[in-house]
Amino acid sequence: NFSPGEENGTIIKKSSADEARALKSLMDDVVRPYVPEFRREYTRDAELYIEMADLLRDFDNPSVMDIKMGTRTYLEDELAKARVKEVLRPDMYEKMIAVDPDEPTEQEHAAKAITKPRYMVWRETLSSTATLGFRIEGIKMSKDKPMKEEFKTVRRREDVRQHLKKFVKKQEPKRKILEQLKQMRACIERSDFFKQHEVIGSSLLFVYDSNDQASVHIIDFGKTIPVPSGITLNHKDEWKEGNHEDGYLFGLDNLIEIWETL
Ligand code: 4IP
Ligand code: ADP
Ligand code: MN
Repeated sequence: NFSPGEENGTIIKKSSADEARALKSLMDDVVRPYVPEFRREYTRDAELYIEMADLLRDFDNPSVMDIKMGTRTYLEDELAKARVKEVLRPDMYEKMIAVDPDEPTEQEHAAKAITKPRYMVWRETLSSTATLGFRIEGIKMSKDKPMKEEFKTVRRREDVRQHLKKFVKKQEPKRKILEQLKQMRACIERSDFFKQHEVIGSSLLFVYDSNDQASVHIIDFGKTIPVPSGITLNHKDEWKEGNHEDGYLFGLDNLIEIWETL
């Protein structure tokens, strides 16, 4: 889905109208410093591409971590659609039994397929998403090849903490990241964009290197969509279908709390 951009220090992502709209509108919001800079968009073979700043460009052989934010990882919209017409997903059944062959019901085993909301909710409760409002999706340490370690079942607060601790051991990048997380939280609390958008499946991208450079940015707006008019989100209230809350700030608060104990 990614390729190097035309300009130096940019990347191109095969994207969607929702993501392009979100990223562009974030360029006029207070959280802009924490979002990769939007450069341009274009369509080729009926696919939309966006070019944005490469968040790794200023780093020397960086270590990178992707943390998926929020207590919910599918859109209210997807739930509504699933109710109108149930779509059974054999691929999601396969991904489920690869982790836990006993999880599917008898009926699901017979169909060898499950619905997307079923799969997504299971992933949320298997990981720390449901309880902490964020989960580790992936870590790539500078010296390693693309990581193989599986984070799908990392759920307990203490286990999450141990993985974060292993990701960054040095004091200086750890301190810089904490500082940025706190400033980011303050910006999100004031953000008009966040008040008006359900932010689902978005990640924080953590980057640092041996020169003690460090940064955190908000990425992946493929499932970030405006809420219906009249609704304002605080990203902290519990989700009840129809309120569109996503638990984003609930998760960020937990992440900061844990980061402070590293
Ligand atoms: C994936 O599950 C991720 O949740 C994807 O989100 C999601 O894409 C996929 O849904 C789902 O199968 P695993 O991580 O367990 O493999 P992301 O791309 O943010 O990682 P969506 O389209 O919901 O963003 P499908 O429907 O694309 O398969
Ligand atoms: P997808 O929608 O396919 O899940 P993401 O936007 O989440 O794609 O990006 C996937 C991965 O690509 C991230 O975990 C990160 O490592 C990398 N990535 C995404 N955006 C950037 C960026 N602007 N600069 C550098 N790396 C990025
Ligand atoms: Mn993603």
